[in-house]
Amino acid sequence: MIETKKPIHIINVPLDLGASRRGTDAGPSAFRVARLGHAIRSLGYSISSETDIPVPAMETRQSSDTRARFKEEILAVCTQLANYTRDSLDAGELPIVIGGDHSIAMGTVSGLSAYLQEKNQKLGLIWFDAHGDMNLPGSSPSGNIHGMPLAHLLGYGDAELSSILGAKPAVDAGNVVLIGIRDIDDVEREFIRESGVTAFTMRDIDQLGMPEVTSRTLEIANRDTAGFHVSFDLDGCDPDVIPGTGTTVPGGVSFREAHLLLEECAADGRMTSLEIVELNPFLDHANISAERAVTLIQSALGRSIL
Ligand SMILES: [Mn+2]
Repeated sequence: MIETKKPIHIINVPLDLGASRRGTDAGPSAFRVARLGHAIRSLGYSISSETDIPVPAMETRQSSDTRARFKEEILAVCTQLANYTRDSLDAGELPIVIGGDHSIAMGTVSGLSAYLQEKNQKLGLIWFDAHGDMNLPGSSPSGNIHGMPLAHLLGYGDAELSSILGAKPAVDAGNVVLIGIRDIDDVEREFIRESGVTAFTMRDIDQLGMPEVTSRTLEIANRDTAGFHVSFDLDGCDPDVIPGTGTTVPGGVSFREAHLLLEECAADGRMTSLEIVELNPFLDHANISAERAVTLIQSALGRSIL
């Protein structure tokens, strides 16, 4: 259990410019309908504030950059978001960022790291995902930025996206763990291997079991860091668990495995922040994915069965 309960700052980022499939912009609304605020307060936490970051609509924009679609708009949103996560840590809060597509992680993590780097501290990063999110503007098959955030946080790719608030690289590869991956682009594969990040594929989870994967993950994310951020892409879960997301891949993490990972993150006590991304309510069945995601957030905040 987390001993001292930091005030929670909910930061909503209804961004869908990073994906080609529309709908993640409605993510924060679905979480409200699923009563996220109530679920957090029921665990004894206070919510110090809730921020809605304004995001431009795709209909009024045109992106000329086919290598990184809507880069300028995404950079502006991520820079705003980074200021909020930095200030939130400075205020002693635990920020929970609600997406939005996974592009927003460049803002979330850069802000957290900018705060820590000023004190000569480092951030560990747990990246739960079906995909590697390590594409680069030149090599991405789609140009969709939600397939690129981790590469930029490691300091690669576009010069501006990789240095938000001056945090470059935002994280050291030696403190980054990918969990749940099972759909990797060919150009990404070698990059992941050479980058120095640790990746636990679905095969690793099958062979080692989630308890062992979790304990190795926490060891890596905590090594010489001030704590760790959890960037939780709902597509890491099996589509039977989370149907409401745009890039489903069969053979994913089970509901209980996902809960266990997050329960252990809470028990560890060093989680600085959490983000949940890629919920697409238009692909969901009666908001079940949002409701399940709310219970996952509760596990990350220390909810236990007994
Ligand atoms: Mn992702």
